[in-house]
Amino acid sequence: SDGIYILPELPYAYNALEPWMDEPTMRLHHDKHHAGYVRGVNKATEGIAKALENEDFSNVKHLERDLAFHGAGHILHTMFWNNMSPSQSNPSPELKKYILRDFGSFETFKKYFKAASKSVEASGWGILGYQPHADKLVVLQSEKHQNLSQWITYPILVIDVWEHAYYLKYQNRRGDFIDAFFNVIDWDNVSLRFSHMLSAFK
Ligand code: MN3
Repeated sequence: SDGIYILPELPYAYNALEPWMDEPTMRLHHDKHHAGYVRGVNKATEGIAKALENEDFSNVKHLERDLAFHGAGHILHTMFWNNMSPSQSNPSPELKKYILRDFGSFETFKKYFKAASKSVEASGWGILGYQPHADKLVVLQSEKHQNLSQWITYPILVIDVWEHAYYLKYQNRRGDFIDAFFNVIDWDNVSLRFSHMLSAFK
């Protein structure tokens, strides 16, 4: 499809993961469902470009929702396909070390990951993640991936817009608080985070 996000080919044949992942499901999941997310995130991205051009943000809530929903879907599915392979392999010594340290044993990790993934309410994802703040592996449930926005997008600039962040000074004027924030952003810090993430993920 046209746009900056592109549906990746599966890294193996549609039937390569048989019998565990059946070919009809893989075809439907990749060619229809994942393709739908790619179309959606491109459409939202175009909508945002248009809004920027016209400086018209009246539809921003809808655009942001679509950007998060379809963007997260695209990114997670891309990772999901690449997280699977027809050939057997093992965690690297480094990853193994973290799994043993953070979950006790590989078997316990498996039980935990399965239980967490199984009990995600309705649609969602089970996720093993690296938590750099604690240098630790964590297992997470994502009930609605749009609520978690675009996974693997590492934040480089954040603003807390819960009322507790501004109410004493700005009362209900959140916009004034956000204006004020732009006077105190440490762009050196933001730029440093950005360059770290570029070198980490490129
Ligand atoms: Mn899916």
